[in-house]
Amino acid sequence: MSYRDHIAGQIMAAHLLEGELIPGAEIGLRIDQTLTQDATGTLVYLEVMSLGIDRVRTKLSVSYMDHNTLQTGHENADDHLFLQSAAARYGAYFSRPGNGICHQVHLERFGIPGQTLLGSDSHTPTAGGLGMLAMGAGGVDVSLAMAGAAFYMTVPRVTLVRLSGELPPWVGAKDVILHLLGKLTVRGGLGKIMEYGGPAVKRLSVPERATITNMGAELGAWTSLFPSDEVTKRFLAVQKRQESWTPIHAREGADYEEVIEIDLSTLEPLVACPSSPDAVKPVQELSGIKVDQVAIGSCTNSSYRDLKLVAELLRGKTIHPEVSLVIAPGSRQVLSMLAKQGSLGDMIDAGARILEVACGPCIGMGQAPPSGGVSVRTFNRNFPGRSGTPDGHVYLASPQVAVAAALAGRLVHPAELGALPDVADPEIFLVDDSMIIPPPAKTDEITIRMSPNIKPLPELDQLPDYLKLKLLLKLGDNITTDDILPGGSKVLPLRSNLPAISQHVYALKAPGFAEEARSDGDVVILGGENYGQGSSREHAALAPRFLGVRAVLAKSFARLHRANLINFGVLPVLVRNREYDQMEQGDEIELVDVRKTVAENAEIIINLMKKGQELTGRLDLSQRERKVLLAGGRLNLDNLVKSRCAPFY
Ligand code: MIC
Ligand code: SF4
Repeated sequence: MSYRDHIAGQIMAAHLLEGELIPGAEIGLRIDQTLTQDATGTLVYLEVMSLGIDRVRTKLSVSYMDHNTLQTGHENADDHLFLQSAAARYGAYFSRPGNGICHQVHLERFGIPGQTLLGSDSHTPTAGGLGMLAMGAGGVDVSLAMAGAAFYMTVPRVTLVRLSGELPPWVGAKDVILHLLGKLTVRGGLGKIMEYGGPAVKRLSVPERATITNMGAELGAWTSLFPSDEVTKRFLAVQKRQESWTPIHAREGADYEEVIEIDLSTLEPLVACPSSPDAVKPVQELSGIKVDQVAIGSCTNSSYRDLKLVAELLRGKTIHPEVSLVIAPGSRQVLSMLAKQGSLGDMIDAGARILEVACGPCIGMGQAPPSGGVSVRTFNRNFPGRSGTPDGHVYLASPQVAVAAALAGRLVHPAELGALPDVADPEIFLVDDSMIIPPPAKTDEITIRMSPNIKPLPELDQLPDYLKLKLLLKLGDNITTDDILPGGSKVLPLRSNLPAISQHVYALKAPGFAEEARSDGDVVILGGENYGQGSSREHAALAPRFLGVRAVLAKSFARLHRANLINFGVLPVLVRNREYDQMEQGDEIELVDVRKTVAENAEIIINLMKKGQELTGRLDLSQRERKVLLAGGRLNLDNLVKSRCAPFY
């Protein structure tokens, strides 16, 4: 079996800088494009500054303003000025607030089949809908890729999801990925790339493919991708980017580790119930649940086709008197086309509240549902508290199901809406890039605007040889980065201010954690399986580190969060059920000979001081990761990195 026969392997082989393409081995990949957004981007650009490069060394880097668009104080506006000046200074494109959600705009305007994309956002795999190898990463990794360094990753196993049959009416791309989530769970994609193939692929448009690859992030997969075919070619042509197209297909007889068959004609409209994207049930089974709010948008389901269908379904009707319907289009292109065609008017007339083109309610930036209320959202995450209402009940569904709920006031099968309108992609998309500022030719005289909200990166000390740690928090499985560090309109504006944001660590799940951690000296957290699932936000590793968290013990880690912990010098230690059961909140833990152990050993002794017990944890780390941990984090190695940062282009 050759790793180079499937699409993922072909792209990796063409970008391989270090290592061998053997599943489980560590490789270094060349990154063609990067994307950042405003909530993670401020740290990324501070990191770029600390690397001392003169100009980005990728083929293309784009800085998007889409998360922090609510301006309840000066912070977000300050951050945008910083990011605009930093993009110009380092030669990146700047997508202004109002231009759209990074993933949607990247798909429309920048993604290129066969290239690699690294983004400081976990839904970067959206561009996999175009046949791009697109991955989310922590900001440090993205800043290093911008500096021309390799991106290090463990070679994933590749699963083929073979699609056959035809989607029945009222069933959409969202139902395909919800079906997979129900089947595989939020851990089903760990260590894998999900590659789509089979006879039904040609019947899915690029935005439909992107809905599926977008939510591959919820499976925990490295990324997801589709072939680049005639459908891709047409999509790029209507975006006036035909020159970006190249075909890319799996080779005949490509051997996959695992094959999952989905006959699309057997699917029905599905819903992910509170509060996990894998708690999936047919909408039919939930029929009758009263709905208070419906939110349509996010990088998952806010393409032209999605919203045109929503407008057609709403035309001439009025939403239920007890439902608040909000719609946030994914990009300015989408909004502008809907406006010019009169579809926006159809939405407004039906009673929809039209929101800014941005992430908005998906990241808790407004539109929190009423207390105890039910919100049906076309988004990708319904983690507890993410909506801004701690006891809100968030259901994830397709735009079809969402509109049906908005009109009926309860969850219903969308077939109750009558005939399904026929929505086709237009012959040509409206292309206007005037809200994307290209980098200037000469960048070295540009001054970066360090506004008052931007606090410098902290100095992190090296890994000590002896650690006495208080176990401050024992948690269950599937802890999310939203649990560790919530989003929302109060916390997001603090993304550039580490001392301030660190006060919100575990604010919802364990109020008081920040104060205790600060007063307790060095601390450790114990988690279950899949610790840190969700976002790429490196603040969820850096802010706890700032409070004194030196190690996290867990049964398993989500890969993005694990990489972020290592990048900031926090030790990720694996424990089995037995050790997990023996440790309690409040235990005092001693780690001795830490430097030598981390440098050389596969195991580390966890000494429970008061109980006089010795447990064993596993250090599943590459040599490179060991070096980073010993240095106290990736940026402490930056001199070493700088010397290796040869420009590729
Ligand atoms: C999210 O969907 O949780 C976010 C907000 O887009 C994050 C990034 C962040 O925390 O800034 C993500 O998915 O990586
Ligand atoms: Fe924005 Fe939501 Fe997509 Fe994250 S998941 S990028 S918050 S729209």
